[in-house]
Amino acid sequence: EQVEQSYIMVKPDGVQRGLVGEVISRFERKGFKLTGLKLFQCPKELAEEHYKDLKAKSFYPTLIDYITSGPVVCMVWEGVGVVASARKLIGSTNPLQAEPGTIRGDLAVQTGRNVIHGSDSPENGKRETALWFKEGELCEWTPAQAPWLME
Ligand code: YYY
Ligand code: MG
Repeated sequence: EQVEQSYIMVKPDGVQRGLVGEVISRFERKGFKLTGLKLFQCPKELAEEHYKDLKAKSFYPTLIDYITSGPVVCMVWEGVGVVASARKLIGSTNPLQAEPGTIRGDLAVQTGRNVIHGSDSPENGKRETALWFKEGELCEWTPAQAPWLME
């Protein structure tokens, strides 16, 4: 099985609401490996590049305003199957439809304030990691718990 990277981001509402620790904690407890982490004020051009596939959507301008409205917490989590698993931990795009137990299901009520981003494919995991992080900002390391997580 292939080790993947997922670009995970606590959006400005999550930062303003003090949910950064809660979100990081869920990924840590699951057992994925953190390889990148920073608090960051996203410039408009980067937000537009990140969400370029949604450019034609009616909500695109408000989405860009929202993502650039305050600091975000950018993360890269690594592991086998991390991309799909992170999407499950995050829950549906509309928090009212997200299952209880998921981040959006437990912590949010509206699509336009849904706390967190997660890459939707391994390819986008790589693309978004390269977009948000410079090479020297990522850390390759072996967590002490590694042999206790996977045989
Ligand atoms: O990947 P995910 O974040 O679950 O949803 P996307 O369809 O990629 O949309 C990205 C982002 O856009 C979503 O998290 C909120 C916003 N958005 C919106 O404001 N209104 C919609 N109807 C759909 C998405
Ligand atoms: Mg998406």
